[in-house]
This record gives sequence, structure tokens and C-alpha cells, in this order.
Amino acid sequence: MSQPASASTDSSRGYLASSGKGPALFEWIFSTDHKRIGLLYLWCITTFFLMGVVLGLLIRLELIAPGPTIMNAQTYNAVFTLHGVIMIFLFIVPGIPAIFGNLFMPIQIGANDVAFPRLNLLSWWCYIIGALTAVTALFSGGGPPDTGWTFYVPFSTMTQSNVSMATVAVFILGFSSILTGINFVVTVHRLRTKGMTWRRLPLFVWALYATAWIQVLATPILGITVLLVFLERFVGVGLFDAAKGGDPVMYQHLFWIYSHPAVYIMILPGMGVISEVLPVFARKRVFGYWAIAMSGLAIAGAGSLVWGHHMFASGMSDMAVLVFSFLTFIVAIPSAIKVFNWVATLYKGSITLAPPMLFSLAFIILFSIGGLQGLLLGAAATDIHVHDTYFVVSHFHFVMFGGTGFGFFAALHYWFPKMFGRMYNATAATTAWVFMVSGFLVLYLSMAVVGLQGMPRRYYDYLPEFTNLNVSATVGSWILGAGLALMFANLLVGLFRGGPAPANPWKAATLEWTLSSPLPAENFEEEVEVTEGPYEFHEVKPS
Ligand code: HEM
Ligand SMILES: [Cu+2]
Repeated sequence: MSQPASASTDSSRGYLASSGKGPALFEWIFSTDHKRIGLLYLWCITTFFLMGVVLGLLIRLELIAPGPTIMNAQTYNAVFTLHGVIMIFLFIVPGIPAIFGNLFMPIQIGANDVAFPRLNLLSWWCYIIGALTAVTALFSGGGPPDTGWTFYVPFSTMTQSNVSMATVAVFILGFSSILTGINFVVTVHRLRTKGMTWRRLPLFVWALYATAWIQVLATPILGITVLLVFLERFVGVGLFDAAKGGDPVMYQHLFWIYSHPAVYIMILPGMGVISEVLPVFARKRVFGYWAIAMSGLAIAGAGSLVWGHHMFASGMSDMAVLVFSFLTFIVAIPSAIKVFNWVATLYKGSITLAPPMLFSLAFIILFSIGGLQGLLLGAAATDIHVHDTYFVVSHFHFVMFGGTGFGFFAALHYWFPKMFGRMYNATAATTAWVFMVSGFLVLYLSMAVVGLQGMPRRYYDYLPEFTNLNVSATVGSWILGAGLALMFANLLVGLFRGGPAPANPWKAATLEWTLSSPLPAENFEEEVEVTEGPYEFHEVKPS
């Protein structure tokens, strides 16, 4: 692997330095270096996240009062569809694995890159081409897709909006996820350095490993499913058309056979970040290392058997409802094991409430609230009443935004010094955290209550009796939005003006903290040997 960067003009900038040969942009977008690919993903994914947030705030603004406020019904359908598609396929599915997995997983196992660097670059290009195709779908054909991110038939095979191009975009994006998964599985199996046994793997690596298997095994099902919608729109075989002997419910099965395991592609990497950060800021070995590592694989396995809980109201048999409900409770157990072990790790720890720790604690609390809501949804008797209401919308924002979103922010604040060689302002980060958590709770708890009262999702209008809770939800979204703006502004200031970061500001014990900040162009000049687990704190003195 060529590392011209170290011969570059400014080696203190490590992998960030350009070699000065040729346009810097080309050096980045054609780089096969895992660190640079991670950073390319960071810029793209963060940009799409912010676009998704703006759309979310627009949805809330529309819902501040019954009746049309800032948009009409058709625009509303397009806005929440785009919000969902961006947040799922362009932010949360690639998010932590593509950015922090690429940047740090190879280093954490003592390797100089992933197993297939060129394939890794191809995965980023699939992401970019898929994303640009999704954006193009907005401005071409019959206009922006209006089906929701789930593309349910029969509407998705009938609507004039540009669902065809949107399905092509999702198809291409799927390959980005599959290629990343293949790379990570082979890298963990083949490129671990001397002494890096499975029992010494950082828990972040275990989480990415379990995620990678789902990326490889489940994502092809999504590819086939959206391809079938594409074909139905052009050929009209009738696979999902009851009048032609097809079955529209079959689409739901195919879609959720991927999309439920996909929620673990979303959450497992976030859980891995939390398992990485907690011991460092509690100055304690993680509680139940092996239980946490194995519960990730258990979630990946059992999580592929519960997709039917999205379809309790689809007319499936009572026996099927019973089985899927029972399995849903089973898959909650390994998640609960993780939460228990995290809390046990904190117990009697000497805790530092630095920003990475604050975001990790928020993850645990918000994810647990979402998990408890999930139990109510897993019980068919209650789910039947709240299916497709704002209670469901609240639930997946608690687990996906409160969970993985805050896990993403924890990772960003934990590894920022290592990625950029600079520190950010901790007080500003803490202030942003306070706004984000309080705004989040006001926003999504209001949604949970109005959902229990029966407000359906995906409508731009609602009954007058739901007004107060929608006003509080919208105000909550403004507080959350202000916190997000402060957080990103603070990191931007840190990026350009932050003080120099030491090699190991958090006194952590995993391999990336043995390297300089920012990371060097070449990870390890010679092979490192590992002799103990990743959370043994011999009170490493910050260099
Ligand atoms: C400030 C941030 C956000 C706000 C204010 C927000 C608000 C909303 C609202 C009000 C809806 C319901 C629309 C409806 O059913 O009529 C919605 C749907 C959705 N949101 Fe968010 N959201 C935000 C962030 C996120 C994040 C971070 C994610 C994922 C990681 C996410 C994923 C989704 C998805 C998948 C849907 C379903 C869209 C559909 O029905 O097709 N949202 N959001
Ligand atoms: Cu599910």
C-alpha cells in the first residue's frame, strides 16, 4: 500500500497531508487508504444527515397546527419520504461502520488497511453514485417519490412519482453496504496482528463483525425486492397484484426480511461505540466482555427471525402473530444483556463526564426508552392499536436517533482528536448535549403520547384535539435543532482552530491511541504484538 503522504510536504498532518503531486481532490476520491475512505464517508454522510434534519424540522413545522401550514399534502408526502430515505439509506445504515469502522477498525486489530482496499474504494463510489441517483429522482420523472421509505405496493407500483429511479438508487446503495461487509468480515478473520486473539478484540470490532455478516447476508434481499418493484412498474408481471394472482403482502415480507435485520446494521455499531467509550471514562475494565461480544452475534442471528412484527395488522394468521411476537421478545434479551453490562461497567467507576461519555450515557437512556416502547409494539395485543401511529414514529426515533444517532455523536467526539489532531471545546459540546437531550425528550415523548391517543403517521393534517402535543413536539424539535447546530459549529471551530491534540487525550488502551494525532499516513511501521485485552488501564500517562 503506497503512502505518499508521509513523504508529503507536512508529515505532522499524517494521513491528512496531500502529497502535492496532482490535484488534491483526486488524491482523495481515488485513494484506497482506509483512513481517507473513512473521512470521505464522514463528509458525505454528515451532509446528508443535516439535509435529513432540515427535512425533519420542516415536517414538524408543517405539523405545528392542523391543516396546511407551509406545504400541501403531496409535498408533505414527498418530504417525509425523502426524510426517511436519506436518514435510513444515506445516514444510519452506512454511518458508523463506513466512517469510524473504516478509520479505526483496521488499526484496532493492528493492521495497515482492510483486506480489499480497492473494493473499499468501490464501496464509497457505490455510495456516491447511489446518493446522486436518489437526489436526481427528486428532480426528474414524475417528481419526488411520495410512498414513504418503505415503498409499499400497490401504491409504489402505481404512483406517477419517480419511484423507479429511487429503487435504482437503493439498489446501488445496497452494494456499498455489501462490499463494506465483505471487507470487514475478511479483515477481522485475516489481518489481526500477533497476539490479537478473538478474546482480545476491542468490542467495537466485535460489533462491526456481527454487523458485517448482516450487511452481507440480508442486503441482497433488499436489492431483489426493490428490483421487483422496478420491474413491476415497467413490465407489470403482477407479482404483487392480487388481480393477476399476485400478493401485495408478499412485498411486505420481502421488505422486512431485510429491513428488520437492517435495524441491527443500524444499532450494533452504535452499541460497539458505547462498549468502547464507557470503560475509558469509567476507568474500569468492561463488565462481561464475552457476554457483550456474543450478544452482538446473538442479536444478528435472532434478529433475522422477527420481521413479521411489522405486519401484525396485515391480516396474517394468529399463529404467525404469536410466533413473531414470541421471537421479538427473545431478541430483546441480548439487547438487555448489553444495557445491563454497560450499567455494571459504570458501577463504582471513577467517571469523567467528558463529551464522549455524555453522548454514550444519552444513548443508554434513550435507547432503553425506545427498547421498552418496542416491547409494547412486540405484544400483538397492544401493537394492533398503535400500529402506524405516532407511537411507532416515536419508537424508531428513540432507538435509531436516540440510539445510533447519539452513538454517532459519541464516536465523533471520542475519535475527533485522533482524526484531526485537534481538540474541540468541551464546554460548548456539553451545552449542545443539554439542548439535544432535552429537545429530544420533549419532541419524541410528545409524539409517543399523541400516538397512544391515536394520531396516525404520514398525514399532513390531524384532529384539533391533537394540537397541544404537536405544538410541544415542534418546539422540542427547535431545541433539538439548536443543540445540533451548536454541536456541529463547535466541531467545525475545533477543526480549524482547536488546540493540538495529544496522542492519547482520554488515556485509552486500544491500539489507535498508541499512534500520533492525527493518524500517521502509514499505520504501523512494523508489526505490533498484543499481549492483553483492550480495556486494561495501567493508568496510561497522556503523552
Ligand atoms: C431533528 C430531527 C428529526 C425530526 C424533527 C424528525 C421528525 C420526523 C417526523 C415528524 C416524522 C413522521 C412523518 C409522518 O409520519 O408523517 C418522521 C419520520 C421518519 N423519521 Fe424522522 N425526524 C428527525 C430525525 C430522524 C433521524 C435521525 C432518523 C434516522 C436515523 C429519522 C428517521 C425517520 C424515518 C425512517 C421516518 C419514517 C418516514 C416514513 O414514514 O416513510 N428521523 N421524522
Ligand atoms: Cu422490526
